[in-house]
Amino acid sequence: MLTRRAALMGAAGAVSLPIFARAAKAEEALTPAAAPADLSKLKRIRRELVAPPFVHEHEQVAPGEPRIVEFEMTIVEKEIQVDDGAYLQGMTFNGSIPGPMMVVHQDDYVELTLINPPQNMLQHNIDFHAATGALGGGALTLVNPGEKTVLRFKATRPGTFVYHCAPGGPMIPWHVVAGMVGSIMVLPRDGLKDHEGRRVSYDRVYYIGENEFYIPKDEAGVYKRYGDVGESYLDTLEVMNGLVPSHVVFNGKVGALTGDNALKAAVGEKVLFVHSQGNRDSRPHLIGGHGDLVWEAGKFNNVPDRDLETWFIRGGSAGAALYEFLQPGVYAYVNHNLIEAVNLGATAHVVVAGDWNNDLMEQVVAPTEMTGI
Ligand SMILES: [Cu+2]
Repeated sequence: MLTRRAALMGAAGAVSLPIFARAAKAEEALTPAAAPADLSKLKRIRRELVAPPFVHEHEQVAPGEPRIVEFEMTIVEKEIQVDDGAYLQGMTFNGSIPGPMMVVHQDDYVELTLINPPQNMLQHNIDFHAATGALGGGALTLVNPGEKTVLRFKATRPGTFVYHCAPGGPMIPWHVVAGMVGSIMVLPRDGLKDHEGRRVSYDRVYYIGENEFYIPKDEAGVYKRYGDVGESYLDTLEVMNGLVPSHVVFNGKVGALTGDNALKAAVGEKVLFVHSQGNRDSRPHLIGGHGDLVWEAGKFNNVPDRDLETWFIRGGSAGAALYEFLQPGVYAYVNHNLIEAVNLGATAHVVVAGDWNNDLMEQVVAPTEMTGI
């Protein structure tokens, strides 16, 4: 499919210029004139990324001086079954939707090796909202199939931030709604603080990436399936431009975080939920629970809100909510646009173990038929 690939890559390049001025040669860096940064004294640590909703091993309080934290991600274009009979020609960071969450501390350096394997069809890159300059790194990381690149940036601002692919022009929204969004959490060096500046920690962290998909249907209303990502482009573009998603899901497909895949916790545990949306607003709500401390915009230098029922995630951002579970049971964590939660897929479950507290809630009279009415 060389012609389609060439056409798609040509379209991306034509629209993206001049903001994406590519190097003449892949090995030629685009920042050669700057004085070299001497980071030779910094320790390096390599983190192996894991697929969401899980997060790689990390310390909540930085163990010492700032470090260079190395990550590696491979871009994978692949078909993903989103629901019964609905298949997405997906584009992914490391094979998952959303891409893996990275965790570093403020003033650490993130050093990412980004690989675009030769079997892919398209150019890709990465724009870190946590980074400063060069389109968040997007201008320095555009890789063709068969290329890799290494980007280093200093994580100067604490918070949860999205990263996403942004290869230029109409490729940008398409790659994002095809799945190329993830997040990074930059923790304050001395950890998270509550509204009064007291240190707080979490027992578990879950990363919930919300994505909306625009899967085309045929004349009979049946979802269309495509041979490769390029073949899906024009039909998908038409659905995208109507702004009516076919699916709104957590972690890449309907049911990714329910049933056997439900999140787990226990009474007395504090769970940090990081929620990202790369393209569209959302409003997470934990049915039967709350957000004890919520950094709605995800930025830890701001005082967290308390006791929230629902919080708002701006499209193109990641927020964080800390909650201590007080009752056992199955909690639904939803996008409280309930049409999107129930009919389009944006529901997760948290199964919480522990003992019930009748002081907080008790069924005083079970539903009973009324007589004499
Ligand atoms: Cu991409």
